[in-house]
Amino acid sequence: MGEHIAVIGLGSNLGDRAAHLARARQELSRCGTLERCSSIYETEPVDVREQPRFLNQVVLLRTALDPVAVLRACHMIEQRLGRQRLIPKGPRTIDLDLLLYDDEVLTIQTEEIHLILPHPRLHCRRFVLVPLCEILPDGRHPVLAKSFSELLAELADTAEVTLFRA
Ligand code: PH2
Ligand code: MG
Ligand code: MG
Repeated sequence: MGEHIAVIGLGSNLGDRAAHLARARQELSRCGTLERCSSIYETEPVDVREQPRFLNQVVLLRTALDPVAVLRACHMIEQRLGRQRLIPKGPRTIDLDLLLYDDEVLTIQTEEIHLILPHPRLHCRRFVLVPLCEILPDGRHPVLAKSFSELLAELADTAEVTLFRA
């Protein structure tokens, strides 16, 4: 079935947000086994703040794919779900971010692929850390040498994260 664990963040703030997350989970499950899915949270937008509220979720995928193949699969699913890249960090039907892959620490920058693991903003975002702590309560950040719950406790981001569907 695959020996690796990829942690993926899902986000949607256009159209039927919950349906987009559900379709993305269904497509991701074809890349391995979805071992855990967090609750779905409704979250206040960060960075570009003038946009609709997001639904965010974090899932744990057991997979045989390597990190670049997981990233490519995420991009393909985004395209299939009709994502258009109009405004950077702006509204989207679906966003799939590879947050962690085992304890890998790597940077790949080519014309086609931009991949930094762990995801460089993972530890600064409440909309990621709240669902992440839910599914990996004992998880640790591979670079910062702190647990995700410690990072959540120290977090400066005050953007609202509320439970949408458990
Ligand atoms: N994604 C962004 C920018 N801002 N805000 C929230 N709450 N959730 C997101 O997923 C999000 C965001 C860019 O990827
Ligand atoms: Mg994102
Ligand atoms: Mg993204």
